[in-house]
Amino acid sequence: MSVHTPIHNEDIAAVFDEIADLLEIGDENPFRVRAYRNAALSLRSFGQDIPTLLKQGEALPKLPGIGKELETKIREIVETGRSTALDELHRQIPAGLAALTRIPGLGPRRVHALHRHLGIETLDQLREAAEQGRIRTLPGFGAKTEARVLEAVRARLDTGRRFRLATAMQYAEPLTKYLQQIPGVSQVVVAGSYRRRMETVGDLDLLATAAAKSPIMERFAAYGEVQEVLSQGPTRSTVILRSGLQVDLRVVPKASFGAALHYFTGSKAHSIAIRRLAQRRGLKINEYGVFRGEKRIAGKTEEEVYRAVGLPCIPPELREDRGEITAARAGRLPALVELAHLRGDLHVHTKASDGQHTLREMALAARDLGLEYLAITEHSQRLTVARGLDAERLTRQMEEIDRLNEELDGITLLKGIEVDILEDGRLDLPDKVLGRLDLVVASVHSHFGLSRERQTERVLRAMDRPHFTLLAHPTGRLLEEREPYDIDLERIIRRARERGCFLELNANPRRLDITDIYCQMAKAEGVLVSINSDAHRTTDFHNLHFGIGQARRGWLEPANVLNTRPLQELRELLRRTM
Ligand code: DGT
Ligand code: CA
Ligand code: CA
Ligand code: ZN
Repeated sequence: MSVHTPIHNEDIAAVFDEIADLLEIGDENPFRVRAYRNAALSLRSFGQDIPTLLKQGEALPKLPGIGKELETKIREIVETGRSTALDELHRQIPAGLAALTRIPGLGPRRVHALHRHLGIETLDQLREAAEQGRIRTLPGFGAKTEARVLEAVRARLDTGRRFRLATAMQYAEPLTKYLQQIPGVSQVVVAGSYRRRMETVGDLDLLATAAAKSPIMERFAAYGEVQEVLSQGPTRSTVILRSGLQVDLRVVPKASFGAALHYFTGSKAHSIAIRRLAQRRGLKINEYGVFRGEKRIAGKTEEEVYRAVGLPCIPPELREDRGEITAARAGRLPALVELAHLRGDLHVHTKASDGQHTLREMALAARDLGLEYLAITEHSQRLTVARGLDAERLTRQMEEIDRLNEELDGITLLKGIEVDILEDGRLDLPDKVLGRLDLVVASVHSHFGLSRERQTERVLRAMDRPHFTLLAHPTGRLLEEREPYDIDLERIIRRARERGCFLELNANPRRLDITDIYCQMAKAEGVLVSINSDAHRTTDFHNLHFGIGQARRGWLEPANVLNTRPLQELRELLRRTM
């Protein structure tokens, strides 16, 4: 790494996570481990780019969990691109062990045990031990864990790492800007799964148009964050960034830009289906254009390409060959929901539980974004790590909301709670307390390992409680971190329809839960989806942008989304669940 390589919050957080992992693998003091993890969380969720602030000579903002010692480490990383603490740990801990912690079901503690008792240091050794049934014999492991590990290792051995869309965006946006400033470059677009707004991307597919003499390829290879140039040619280059993200750049002629954009946006399945449609019309379609014989009849824009095969332009988020072509032919493409359609947000935390800003700060930030209503939904008492509210503190917050509603114009605060669904399906606060609220958001934060049957029954039972408005992050997945818990969402969606309650599309880019497929299912069943930020700080309202991407992938139109409703209509819908 050179001093000139740009560093972002994510890079520092990744260093801290790695330090925490290595400390834990080395069986170090749990408090030190936790300090690094908390700091990484803090960095990831902070809305501004800390290296930029430091370079402008500003003080390090006050971040939860970051004291003097960690501040020194942050400054070292920003200034030198390195961390001596991490380098030292790398000398002590075998290299393969850290990689093992990324296997679902294996944390650093388990990796420590595997290393200490079975001498496992690599994926291959792990697979072998699992296949031979040696892992189940270790304390804290069992046959089930062993089977899960084996499955995950096999999957890992044949697929690479994917990046969350929001993370990829942190790299894609500055890179795109950098490329746009190179002489002779006129257009730069990110195609591929990124443009389709998939929740994770395997790599970035950049397309550009540039004058013949433009130094675009040399400059691309010389970009500060490039770690390795895999190939470099006049029209196509591939690099790997320091983060591990691979980037393909293709330079295409202007006359082919639309065709190339269409081809490289994919999905592959969609492109193939379009190509078949073209063939039936006696046309040939590829990344250079649409051809009748030798003659190019379209290619400059995507609209042209679609028109040549008799279709209106299909939004990238729908291009998965899941019925969008039939819909386009029938003139029945959905008019997809947009950010501007959202009138409110129904899942937000403040300082009262584990958020960072006050009620007032959150309200004003939401108003600034043009939202008309905001439901305050703190965690409930059970979630002690998040300082969850009991009945008394909730009552005090409700009074505070009344006062703010009196005072503030242009935004209405709704009284809510994010109540824990207990293991047996009861809710974490008494019905008479919940009944005083405008809405009850309920979620699972414990006992992720229940069987499908028990997990589903648990949630169904919660939905049958007298006050249940909305099921938050319905599968509990954390992208690239934690698998969803096993639950029959089809049954949940059907019950939601019968019960008149709602499902959340949690817009936090680590969650994006429910998936596109379940959005479609909810739409088909007539169950409204609420696109919520789950904001813990004012900058988190930006999450809504990712929620919208996912909703569009799920074919949702404004009418399918609960929080596109004007306040009066929303209140009526909420009241029916209470
Ligand atoms: P990713 O990177 O795994 O998140 O997914 P994509 O969709 O970005 O896939 P990628 O990067 O392999 O390729 C980018 C696009 O290029 C893909 O969406 C469609 C197009 N493409 C790639 N390979 C083929 C192919 O063999 N045939 C066709 N028709 N298109 C392809
Ligand atoms: Ca890609
Ligand atoms: Ca690619
Ligand atoms: Zn929440």
